[in-house]
Amino acid sequence: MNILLTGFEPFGGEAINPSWEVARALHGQLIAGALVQARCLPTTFADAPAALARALHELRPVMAIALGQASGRSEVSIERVAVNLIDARIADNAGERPQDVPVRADAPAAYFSTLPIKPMRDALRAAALPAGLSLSAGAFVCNQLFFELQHQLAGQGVPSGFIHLPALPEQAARAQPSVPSMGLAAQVDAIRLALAVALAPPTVQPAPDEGAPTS
Ligand code: PCA
Repeated sequence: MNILLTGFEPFGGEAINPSWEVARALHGQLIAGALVQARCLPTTFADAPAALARALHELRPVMAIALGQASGRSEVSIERVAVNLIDARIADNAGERPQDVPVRADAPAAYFSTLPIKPMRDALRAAALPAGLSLSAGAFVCNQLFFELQHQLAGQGVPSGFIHLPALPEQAARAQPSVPSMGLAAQVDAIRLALAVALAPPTVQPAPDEGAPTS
């Protein structure tokens, strides 16, 4: 049983990307009986979807989670929805900056995450790891990849979704003005826990009087 965990190569002039640092730190670990298989994706609109397709084909994962960096966010940010829109604010790593085009012309306007996003957020918070839900993965390569992930796995019963990560402290220290950051060890702990909860969500115990007639 494989879990596909993707990260992205550095982009936007950075030398490091927390998403790949976290993914590769978890590569080879067993989580709830499944093996984490990390893959680094190119931060290019042209090549990321095919690289994802190859990884899904090769690994046939039981779950797939993609990670990306979102400088400026202060918490582990569990994305709810991927939109069928590309509107790049900066150039990707191939120098491309597509604007106002769909990810796929023949696909729905949006896909929701199929991960148990609230149990994941709650577990992270309970473990003293700052986490929240996000309603936008942006309109750059991360949103495109998230949309592709949901599209390529649609109807297959494989839970999948996207998590954005804050900058690492060394990135925040160089940014002018500075941005919030989270250390690599905490980010790795957060994603390990998120994977465990996503694979085996805690069962909610019904309250004793739940379902009792109201009259
Ligand atoms: N973050 C970018 C693309 C790659 C990454 O790590 C984004 O949020 O779109």
